Amino acid sequence: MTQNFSIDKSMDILVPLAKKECIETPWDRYEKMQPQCGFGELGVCCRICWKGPCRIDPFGKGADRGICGATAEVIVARNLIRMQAAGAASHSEHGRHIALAMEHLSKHGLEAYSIKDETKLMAVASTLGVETEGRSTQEIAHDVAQTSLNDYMNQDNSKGCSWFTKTLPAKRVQKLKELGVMPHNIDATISNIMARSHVGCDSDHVNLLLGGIRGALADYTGMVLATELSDIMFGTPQPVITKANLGVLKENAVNIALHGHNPLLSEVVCDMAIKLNEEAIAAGATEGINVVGVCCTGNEVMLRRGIPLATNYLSQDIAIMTGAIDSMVVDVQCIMPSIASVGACFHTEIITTMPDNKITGTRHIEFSEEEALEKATEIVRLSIEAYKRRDPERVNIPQVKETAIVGFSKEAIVSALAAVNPEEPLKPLIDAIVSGDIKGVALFAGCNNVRVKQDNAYMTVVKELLAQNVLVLATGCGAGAFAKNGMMTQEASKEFCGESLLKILTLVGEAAGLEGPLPPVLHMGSCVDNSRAALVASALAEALDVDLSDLPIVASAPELMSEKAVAIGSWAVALGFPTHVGVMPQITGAPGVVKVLTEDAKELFGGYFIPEEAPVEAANKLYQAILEKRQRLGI
Ligand code: CUV
Repeated sequence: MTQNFSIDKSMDILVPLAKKECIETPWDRYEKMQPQCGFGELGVCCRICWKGPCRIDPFGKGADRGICGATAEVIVARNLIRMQAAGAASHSEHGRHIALAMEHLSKHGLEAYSIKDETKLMAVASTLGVETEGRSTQEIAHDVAQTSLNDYMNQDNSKGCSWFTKTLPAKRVQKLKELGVMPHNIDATISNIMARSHVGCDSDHVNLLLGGIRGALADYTGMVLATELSDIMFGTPQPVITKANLGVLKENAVNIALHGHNPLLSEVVCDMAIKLNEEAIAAGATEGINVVGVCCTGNEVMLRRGIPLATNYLSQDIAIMTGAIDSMVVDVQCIMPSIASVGACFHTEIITTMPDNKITGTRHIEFSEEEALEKATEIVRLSIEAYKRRDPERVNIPQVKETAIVGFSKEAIVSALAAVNPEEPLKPLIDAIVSGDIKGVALFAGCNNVRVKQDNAYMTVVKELLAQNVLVLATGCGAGAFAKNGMMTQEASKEFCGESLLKILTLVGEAAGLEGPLPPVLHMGSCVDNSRAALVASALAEALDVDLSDLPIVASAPELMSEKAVAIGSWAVALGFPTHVGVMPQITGAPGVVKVLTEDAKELFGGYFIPEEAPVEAANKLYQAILEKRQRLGI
């Protein structure tokens, strides 16, 4: 029955169970939502003032303007750029949180945290131009945090954000500056979008969309600093072998599911779970504490600690139906409020931790960096208490799990390549791209969406591209989909890669000490870790002395849904990458907006959106985009 909704095999077991127990799934709620509002789908509904709501008649028979006179183009553009602003705000709040913690750590110390990766600190300091000679780790970390925070404070708009200008190739920065879309201050850029889209302000759709692109580039800025500072504090991911899907839950363990995004919380809970393992055993859990991940927190702890991934976005509440999750601990973003009601049907403790992300009907334990150890201890002990209340009769763990080799940060990729060519690590990759052994690179990012069969679009598009010898990187719930569905194993490389891609993956894999190829999909991390892919691309562009838009690199978000994903897709376009979206964006009521994003953007940025709901067709279009880039490069 679930085969219409999801290809995740554990859903075949849990969704019927939910039906039997009358527990609603996202797919039930989706069904109740039908028919969805056609005006909303086209993006032509305007609710930004109280003269409205206004809506434009797409058939040209009724209203062709809002009460204020705004056209469909203006309404759609305003709605879209507000989504980009919300996405940028989310990633950038995450980044700010980490930068503030690092500043605090460097000034006064924080019991639960340290600088785990000094090499990375030095590398970041040199990128940002922070003096390191004769200075202590603390002093350097302090200035790195300050420079990052300054990206939220600078008022001189001729000066771009440091993390923006110093991590992207000079050619691209110059181009984006000339187009007037270089962010000078993350907060100001987001605020500018809200202001210019207020009623009676910017009423030119092209100008609005450029403002949105600047917001998306602010999103990149907040994201890259979040990722790089996290690596400094928690370690830079290196390849690690783990498992994915709900079969990672253990019947005889206290299962703690970490869900959300920010490693500041999850890292400390992981530390405390190790410390308190004996208490769990004493409570009768013979296998101790089993920490598992959900969504992007899942990706964060998976890459840094090898903690198994339980599931991705769309099945987060259904995971509770296993009856084996003793606590679900959440912080920010992509947390379905429905986990509260499903949790209430079981013994599961749903624990919110952030002052501005609470869910009615759940327990709130307010987390702070200063009290991180105490709070994490409280969370772990509550999970052990919950375990004691678990009803063994209701435990239903699908025996579905796949091996996943994950942890491909930029540093990990470069060091694997360095095993082939220590002098010029990027050369083997560049040579393979030039020779056509690797046709191009595709970055898969984004969420799950009920409008698409769960994980299916990811799997279909990726198989097509792998067969065409395209190197694949993945982040977010897309990476979760690949991990759950067996695309991060060495066997999968042999099964799905074209011959020349397999040859390169094997060359690098064996040089790096694996017996056999790297997995076909390289897991780079969570959504904020999309910046890792941008850094790899920037390094390639600089090595070749070309602009980012010249490279045969594409991006794909086959199952996206969040505003964050809209922001990520938009900066991918601005950096020059043809970017596929597998869900029809809510912009089609404005042909002018569609034209700017799918056609004119190509002239301006080199990147453009490719909306395509059919996965095989999408893969064809992405492959054609790669071939076109190759042709222009003359390779
Ligand atoms: Ni941040 S944004 S559903 S958890 S990838 Fe997953 Fe990733 Fe989309 Fe959210």
